[in-house]
Amino acid sequence: SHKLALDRDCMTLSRHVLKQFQDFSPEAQDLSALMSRIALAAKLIARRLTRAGLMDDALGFTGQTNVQGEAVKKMDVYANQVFISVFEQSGLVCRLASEEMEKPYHIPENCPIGRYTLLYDPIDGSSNLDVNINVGSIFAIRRQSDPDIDETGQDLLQSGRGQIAAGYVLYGPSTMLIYSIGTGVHAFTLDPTLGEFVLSNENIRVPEHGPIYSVNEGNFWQWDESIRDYIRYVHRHEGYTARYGGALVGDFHRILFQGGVFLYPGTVKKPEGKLRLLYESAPLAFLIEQAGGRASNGTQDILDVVPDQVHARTPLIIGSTEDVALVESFIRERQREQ
Ligand code: P6P
Repeated sequence: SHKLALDRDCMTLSRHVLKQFQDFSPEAQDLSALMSRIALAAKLIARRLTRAGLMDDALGFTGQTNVQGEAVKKMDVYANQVFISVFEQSGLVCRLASEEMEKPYHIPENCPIGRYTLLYDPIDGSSNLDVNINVGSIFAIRRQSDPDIDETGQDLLQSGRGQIAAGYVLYGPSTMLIYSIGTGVHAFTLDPTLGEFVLSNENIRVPEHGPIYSVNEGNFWQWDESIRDYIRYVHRHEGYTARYGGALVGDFHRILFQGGVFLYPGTVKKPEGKLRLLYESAPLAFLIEQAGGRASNGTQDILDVVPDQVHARTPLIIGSTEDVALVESFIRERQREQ
């Protein structure tokens, strides 16, 4: 039967990556192996999340604060360590840069120049953890092109155009892994009975326009007037609906599939906004452009922004081309008046 054939021939992640290449070049093999390691990390984190409420030391805070000054959750530490352990054994990655670590973690024994760096946010949306609402992991892979002289990752201060792969894991009712290596955006769903991520959506295209706007309106009076103008517009016009889950990965995933726009603008106190460039906004910007959408900081494409430090923040407007352009038009309108 068709179902039987599908099971037998299910498209796994590593096979799908190889299929993107015409040849079996060293880079194809590398990327296929890298994505398999991401999948292993995702399965280890998904497993702990599923049982967190039944374990003594899985949820809650560690009592530490991270380089961001944010209270660290036990799951943040666990997930960060999972990525290090999984890639330490991979022989592919020589450095990991994470939201949870001040400086990148170096794996000295396999660190010839030209190897790969993994940039990641191990658990994004950790404020959802203790209430069993979806969280995610975000990742990007770059080739290490220059020596990291003082091991602070200064060579990573480049635009997002240098990413060779990017994606995220959504730990939701099902665990999904979405990735791109520059040949479109593809989604895989974890089949727990197989322990494999199986292709569920190939060549995802974000609609040119969508009904959803996703933003934390609690910050309304902290934004620039131009953003308030945009919100007044969508409040007044038919056909818009608000959806905000408090976790970037889930909010982005909804926009990728249904269209619309997610915004985390700067505020008067934090003009750079809250979201990080290198391991949150740039990977998602890579994906949205591959899916036919756009990502902007309000005046510039996210993928063209060059950070001044590894943990640089950026305002983020991301989603359907028409909706991102509409937000930018309100920003330009106000700039003309100044
Ligand atoms: P706020 C989660 O803490 C996070 O980093 C993103 O996942 C999310 O989009 C954002 O912060 C939510 O921030 O200020 O709306 O609670």
